[in-house]
Amino acid sequence: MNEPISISTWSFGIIAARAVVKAFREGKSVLDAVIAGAQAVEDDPSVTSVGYGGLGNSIGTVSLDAAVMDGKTLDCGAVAGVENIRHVASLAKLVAEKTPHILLVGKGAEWFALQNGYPLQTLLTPETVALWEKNAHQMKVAEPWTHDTVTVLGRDAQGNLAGACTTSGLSYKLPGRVGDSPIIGSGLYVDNEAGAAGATGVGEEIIRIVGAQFMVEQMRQGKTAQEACELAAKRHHITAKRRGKTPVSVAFIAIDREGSVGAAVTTHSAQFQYAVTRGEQIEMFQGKVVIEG
Ligand code: SD4
Repeated sequence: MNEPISISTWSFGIIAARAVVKAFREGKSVLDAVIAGAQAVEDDPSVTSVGYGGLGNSIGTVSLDAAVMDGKTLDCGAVAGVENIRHVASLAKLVAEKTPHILLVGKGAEWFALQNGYPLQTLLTPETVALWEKNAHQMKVAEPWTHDTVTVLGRDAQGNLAGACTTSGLSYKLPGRVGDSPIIGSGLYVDNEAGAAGATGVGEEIIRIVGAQFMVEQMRQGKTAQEACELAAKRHHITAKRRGKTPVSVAFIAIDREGSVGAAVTTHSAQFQYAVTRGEQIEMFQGKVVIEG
């Protein structure tokens, strides 16, 4: 299996998929290809959970989180709580490239973006302002339609893995709230020697099980990408049950060393779709629903 492959979360993963295919065709590295995929979604105002056109937090501010990771070098970078900067996935790559750090947050991340020539831009659209005004009084964090990260994992023809994720997080979240996406090991983890994994859904629950790292370690032990995703979904069920809670919407995707892809979702996010590319081909799939036991 020597053609480049990728997997991207949700129905809008198709937008990422097209950009990834184009980037691979242009000879970009797998890391740059997955970032191109993430950026295509950041630029699309019809996606109300990522980048430009993302929904606001409880005070109406759009606050973005993103991370990237290179499976060959284990270089990784992330930004969290970033306002008025659109391309946060590429900003996360710059953190990895240009600083000795991994995670920059808030004003510091914005300052770093400005220093590197990123324009200040509003992330609100007339549509998201209207949506926010209509729904904010209910303050329903974590309704299915209020959140969806785009997580893009890729594997090049040489077997190198990389991943990127970018999100406006849970809409109506508290100001300052950061989810799983920029936490390396929770929303994203990639290691050429084991696999690539990412998550989407209610970030607090993904952080609680350190979802992406959990999946990569399963693949390191020989599990396939699909098995690793299903084990992560079960892990969430077990954890929720132990805490006396009902499982929530969480979905997992992965690529293993052999280049097989996997995806699984908990019961409450049964509508989870994802896009897979193989060479020039793009296909949409429905995530397998996994219930513990
Ligand atoms: C977060 N995991 O901030 C993100 C939101 C998301 O599908 O992916 N929702 O918690």
